[in-house]
Amino acid sequence: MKTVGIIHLPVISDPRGNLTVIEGDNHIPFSIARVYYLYDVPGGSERGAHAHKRLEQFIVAVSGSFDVLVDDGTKQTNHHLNRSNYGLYLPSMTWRSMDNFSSGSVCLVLASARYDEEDYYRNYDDFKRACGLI
Ligand code: T46
Repeated sequence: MKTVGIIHLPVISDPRGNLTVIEGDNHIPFSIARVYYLYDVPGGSERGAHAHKRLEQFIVAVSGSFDVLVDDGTKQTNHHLNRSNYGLYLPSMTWRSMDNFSSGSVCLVLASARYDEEDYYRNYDDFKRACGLI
C-alpha cells in the first residue's frame, strides 16, 4: 500500500547552480500526466481541503515555503515544505490542505492523471464515508 511520505530528489551540484530532476516511475512512484503550480498566493490563503479518489500527486516547494496538512480520516500530520530538493508524495484517498504560504512561494504539483472534477471529494464527511469511517 502506498503511503504519504517525503521523497528526497537528486541534486546535481555545479558551480553554475544546482539541478534537480524528477522522473516519473523512478524518483516518484507514478507516471506524470499533468503538471501545475500555485503562485502569487496571497498571505493567509488556504488551498486544497479535498481528497482524490484515484489521483496520486507529488508536491514540491520550488520557491519559498508552505505547510501541507495531511489527513487519512483518523490522524493529521503537518509537513512544512521549504526546499526544492525534496517533496511530499500524496497517494489517493488522502485529505490535504495547504496554508502558511510565504511571500513569493511557488508550489509545483506533479499529478498521475489529467484534471477530472469527478475524482475529488470536496466534502470531508463524504471522504470519511468513502473511507468507511462514518
Ligand atoms: C491539490 C492542490 C495541491 C483545473 O482546471 N485544472 C487543474 O489541473 C486544476 C488543479 C484545477 N483546475 C481548476 C479547478 C478549479 O476551478 O482550477 C480551479 C481551482 O482548483 P482547486 O480549487 O482544486 O485548487 P486548489 O489549489 O485548492 O487544489 C489544487 C488541486 O485541485 C488539488 O488536486 O491537491 O492543488
